This record gives sequence, structure tokens and C-alpha cells, in this order.
Amino acid sequence: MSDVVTYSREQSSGVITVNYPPVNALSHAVRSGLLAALEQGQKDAEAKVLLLVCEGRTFIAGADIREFGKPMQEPGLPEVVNTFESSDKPIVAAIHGTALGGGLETALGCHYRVALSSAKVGLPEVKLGLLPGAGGTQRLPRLTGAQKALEMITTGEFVGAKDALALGIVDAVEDGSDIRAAGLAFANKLADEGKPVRRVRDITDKIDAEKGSDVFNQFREGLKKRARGLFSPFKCVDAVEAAFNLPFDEGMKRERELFMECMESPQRAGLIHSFFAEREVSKVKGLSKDTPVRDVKTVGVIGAGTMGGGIAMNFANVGIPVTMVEVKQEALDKGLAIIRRNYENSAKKGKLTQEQVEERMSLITPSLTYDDFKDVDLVIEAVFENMAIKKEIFSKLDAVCKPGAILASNTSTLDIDEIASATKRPEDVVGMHFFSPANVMKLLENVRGEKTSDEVKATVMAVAKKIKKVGVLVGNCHGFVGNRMLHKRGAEAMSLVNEGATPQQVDKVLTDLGYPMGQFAMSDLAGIDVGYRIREERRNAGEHVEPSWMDKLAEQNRLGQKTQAGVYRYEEGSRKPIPDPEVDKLIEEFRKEQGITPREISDQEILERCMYVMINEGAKILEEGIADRSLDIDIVWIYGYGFPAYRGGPMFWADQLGLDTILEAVKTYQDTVGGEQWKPAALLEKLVAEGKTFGDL
Ligand code: T1G
Repeated sequence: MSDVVTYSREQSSGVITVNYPPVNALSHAVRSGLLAALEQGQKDAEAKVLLLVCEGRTFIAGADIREFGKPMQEPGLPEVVNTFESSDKPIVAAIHGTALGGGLETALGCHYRVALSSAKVGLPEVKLGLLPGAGGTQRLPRLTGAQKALEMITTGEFVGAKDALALGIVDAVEDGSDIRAAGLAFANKLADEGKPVRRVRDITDKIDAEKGSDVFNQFREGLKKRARGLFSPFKCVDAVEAAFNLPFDEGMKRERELFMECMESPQRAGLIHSFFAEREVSKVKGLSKDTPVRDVKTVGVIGAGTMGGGIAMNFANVGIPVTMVEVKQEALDKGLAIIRRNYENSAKKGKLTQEQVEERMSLITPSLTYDDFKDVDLVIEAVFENMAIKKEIFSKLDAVCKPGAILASNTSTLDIDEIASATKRPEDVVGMHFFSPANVMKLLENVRGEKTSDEVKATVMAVAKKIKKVGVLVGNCHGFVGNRMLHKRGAEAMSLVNEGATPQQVDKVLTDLGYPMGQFAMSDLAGIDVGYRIREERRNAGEHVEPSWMDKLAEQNRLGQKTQAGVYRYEEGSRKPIPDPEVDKLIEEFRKEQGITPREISDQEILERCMYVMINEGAKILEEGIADRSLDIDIVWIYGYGFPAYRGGPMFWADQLGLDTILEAVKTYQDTVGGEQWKPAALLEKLVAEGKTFGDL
């Protein structure tokens, strides 16, 4: 008997219990244990009905992702599920927590399903670049019909117990929290009523009703936009379609073929890397997991602009009161109006009730005085990117805020240590860099200063989790991790345009790689003046910063979307970037002024110069200890800038490309383009020499 799956009898039910923390994933031990326990149940003459139930926080949450990429050990999950389904004794799956992926597939292989009302079910394999590979694409549509099965399987979204009942995925929903009792009651009732087995594979009414329907091609059309660049969602449609065109066993074979195609795709490797990396980043190197965390019950935000307002919303969304301070009433009123409009828009989309809108608005208290910060646990400054202003603010905060209050800056590039030097409590000063729009983007780049205490680091990482962000702790340097790499990409993109490329050609190379938007469309969104001010700040600090055609845009007040003209132009009320001949002329004039003769530039050169300069910079960031691991950089770029998760992040993508290929190109550009940014990172050279990858670090 395995120790992760046990068999026992309670009254006339045989109980198969899985106990494999943290989420009862279907590891080899669990799969073998399930078959052994089932065999015991079959032999137990006293057991009229069998019950499958799990200990711990959840029903089986899927195949054990840690086993992917390794040789599969028998029994495979399809075999386990089919064996359950072939049982002559009725089997009940009792679901609590989240029955996901192979977990739901195992439940679908049972004959009945009962769930707690708090439970959720789903087939999220598509989020890992896969498809349900243990019969989910064949059994689910037999219960829900094609459309709902296609939606669930291609989005991976979870469905609550009540909806699952309405869809026929579960047969009963029980309130309360004792899943074992609920399962036993259901199983004993089945035994008393002498209910027969009911195999999902034999339920064909929905299949017959939609055989040969056009739903699959229509669904594929809709996917083209939604799943742009992705591989497995289209395979999901093929697999579900097979359920309507082939007998069950043939359909299972087809599902297996398609599953293996997905398993072998680079997108599966990228998405699984991203899945684990997102969880690894919360385990900060050198920060023990029982570091004390301060209570953050009230928050202050300075600045009611785009960032300040978005930041305030994050806390109101989770019920934390926020005091928002501005210098003028009109700025406060404007900021609050924008927050209200954002919430009202969510309410219009049905994501919030009007009551929730009012509740959240009531949690945000506007104020014109720092005195209202005297009791807050955390203050986040979100004003102009100007060091003098920030230092003035932090010295005022130091005087007003209680001992132990954390003083954070939302700065996107400036020196946290210099900001901290304006206070007597540098150990309580930290960067909390949110990404615009702050109430939407999931990344929170927490920046440790030289003197930031472990407690403060642990606290801001806990705050990230609390406000449903992905927090990454990084070191202090110009631009930290994300923007330091972005600035390199931006400079290369600007140079490529100087040399002959068009902005839209550069942007298309980046969107073809999978970014949601290109470099210049993003500059228009953030505001051309943002980059302009950063370049001016760096020139004022004595740095040599190349003149740029984009400075000309700022000087002509072409600031991007907010002025309906930047690198692109924008129709009234539209965010769609339209190439503007005015800008082509401006670029041509700039080239003439600089004595540049434009040349044809290939998409490959654009890809290499925009991406490899980032990877080279990422290697330097790792060398300097600004990021602890390459996966931290990957997560910063996936959640801060929309780098496609199916490529695993820039450093994972570089590993897949081959660091020798990257280094060779970096050396080429060191000769042809020149500049510090193309000096090969010592770490990159070392890894190539040793035949290693960033992931090996
Ligand atoms: N395999 C292995 N480990 C897993 C895991 C899994 N499926 N799911 C979670 N973990 C670990 C996770 O790494 C973390 O570990 C801990 O559990 C808590 O996770 C054949 C092929 C279940 C909703 O995609 O969505 O079935 O960091 O921090 O926020 O068709 O985990 O503690 O060491 O996320 O409460 C399909 C993936 C697999 C579900 C819980 N299943 N997991 O969220 O905790 S493919 C999934 C989740 C499949 C079959 C196919 C979430 C969760 P550690 P957590 P959480």
C-alpha cells in the first residue's frame, strides 16, 4: 500500500484517500497508489460504492508538473482514469478546493461527482502549453456540449461548483467544509438506492446533437486573435472536435497524439518555466522565510496622478484603507474622478457591483496634508521622476510618519540609496516600482537599498502577494532590472531608426516575437516626455546621451497618445497607432542633420539588436547581483512588459536559442555598432566557455 493513497471502508463505501501535499498532484506514486487502492476496493465485497477523496487543501490539482520533460513512468494518467471508469462498482469523486487538469479528468473518469460549494474545477493545461491529456477533451464535451468545453479548455479558466452543477460537470453541490462527510453521504445514498455505474464515455446525446456542426471552425476564427502566436489552443480545438467525429477510443488516441505534439513544443517548456518561476521569485535568496513581516493595515500614497491613483486602487481592492495626498485640491479631485471612472468601467463589465465600487471608493481618503500619514504603516511616493523633489518628500515623511512605517518610492529608475539618505531611517526605505497602469499590471519590482532591512524586504514582498501582484526583489541601480534593460532596447530601437529602419518596422519585429506592443507604440502610451525627461536627467548628471529624433518629437509637443500624436498619430478616442508621414519627414531631417545615410535594415538585425542587447544587459545585471537569478529577470519581463510567457522570458529564450549564438552576435555588434551596451558581459562569455546556460546558475 502506498503512503500517498490509502484505502479504508466506512459503512458500505470503500474510501480511496489521496494525501500528497501540497496539492495532491498526480505524481507517479499517486498514480500507482490510485490503481492499488482501486483494486482493494474492487475486492472489498462489503464496499458497494467507492469514494475518491483528498486530504489537505484541495482535490487533485493536476498532473505533477515537476515530472514534465522527464521520461514518463507507467501507469500513465489516461490508463488510471480509464481503469476507474471501467470499474463495475460506482465510484464517486468528492471535490474540494480546485480539481484541475488531470484532477478533473480523474473525477470525470469516476461515475458521479459531488463538490463543496466553495470548490472550483478547470482544465488549465492550455496555460502550460498543453491540452487535457487524460480524456478531458473527450469526456467534458459529453457533459457540457462543444461550445462550453471549447471555452473551458482553450482558456483554462476555472468554473465554480454551482456553475459546474448547471453544466452537468458535477451531480451535487454541498455547503459546508467537510468534503469527506459530503462524499460519504452521497456515496452511501447511491449504495442504498443501488444506483448503477454511469460512464461519461457512454453519454452521447450532446455529441450526437452537434456532430458535424460548424462550431469548431467558428471557434478557430475567434481564437486567431485571442490566441495569437500560441500553439496549444488550436490543438485543443482539434482534440475536442475529435470527440464529435470519432468513437471514444479513437478520440482518446487522437487526443494523445495532439497532447504529445504540445508536450514537444518549445511553448510548453516556456510556459512551465514561467509557471514555476512565478512561484520561485517569492523565495528571495538570503531572506529566511520566517523573517518577521510588519502588519500593513493602512497605507498612504503621495500623488493622485496616473500612477498614484492606480497604486491606491490596488490597496482599496483588497480592503486596505488608503490616504491619498496631493498638493492641490483640483489634482486630488481629478485623481479621485479617474479612480471612480476605472471602477465604474469594471462595474459596467460586470466585474464589480455598484456596492463594491462605493465600498472601494470609501476606502480612499483624499488629503492635502502629510499630517494624515502620521499613523500609516506604509507610504508610497508616486510623484515626478525628479531626485530633488523625492528627497524633499522623504525628509518630510521621515518627520511625520511613526517609527516602523515603511517609506517606499515608486520611482522607475532613480537611486533608492540617495532617496534613503534624505531620512534618518534608511533601513525602512525601499523601492516599490509599479508598472503602468498600476491597477492592472501584475509586476511589482521591489527595490532593496543598501540599508533596507530584511524585515522591510519581507514585508514589501508580502504586500505584493496581498495586493495580488507578482513581487520581485531586485537591487538598486539605474533602472533596476526592467527599465535598465528596456532603456538598452529603446536606445537600440532609436538607433535602428536613425540608421534607416522605420518605427513601424521595429515595432512589428517585436510584436511578431509576441510582445503585446512594440517599442514605439509603448513610448506613445507611456508618454514621449517620460523618455525625454530621463535622457535630460542623465545629460544633466553629466552622462553622454546621443541626440535623438525622439527628442524632436517631445520638443514639438508630440507626446504620444495623450496628444494624439507621438511616434504615431491617433484618431480621436482611438489608441490604434497610425504611421505618420510627418514623423518620417522629421526622421529624414534628423538623419541629414546628423549626416547619416539611411540603409536597408533586416528584421533579423532588428530582432538581434533589440533583444540581444537586453540579454547582454541581463547578464551584467546577474553579474552585479542586481537580480539573484535569471528567472527573476524573466518574470520582470513577462509581468512588467508583456514578454510572451510561452517563450519563458528573455533569459530562458536566450538559453533556448543558445548562448553561443547570442555571444557571437554581441561581438559582431560590438564591432559594427559599438558602445558600452555591446561590450560582452563577462558572465555571458563564462557561460559559453563552460557550455552552460543562465538556467544553470
Ligand atoms: N504539479 C506540481 N506542483 C504543483 C502543481 C502541479 N500541478 N500545482 C501547484 N504546485 C505547487 C506549486 O509549485 C507550489 O509549490 C505549491 O504547489 C502551491 O502552489 C494530464 C498534463 C493549484 C490553483 O495547471 O494553478 O494535469 O512553491 O503557490 O496559489 O491533462 O498551484 O509551495 O513548493 O500556486 O494556492 C494542470 C497548476 C497540470 C494547476 C494553487 N494543473 N497549479 O494555487 O498555490 S497539467 C495545473 C495551480 C495536467 C493532464 C495535464 C495552482 C493552484 P511550492 P501555488 P496557490
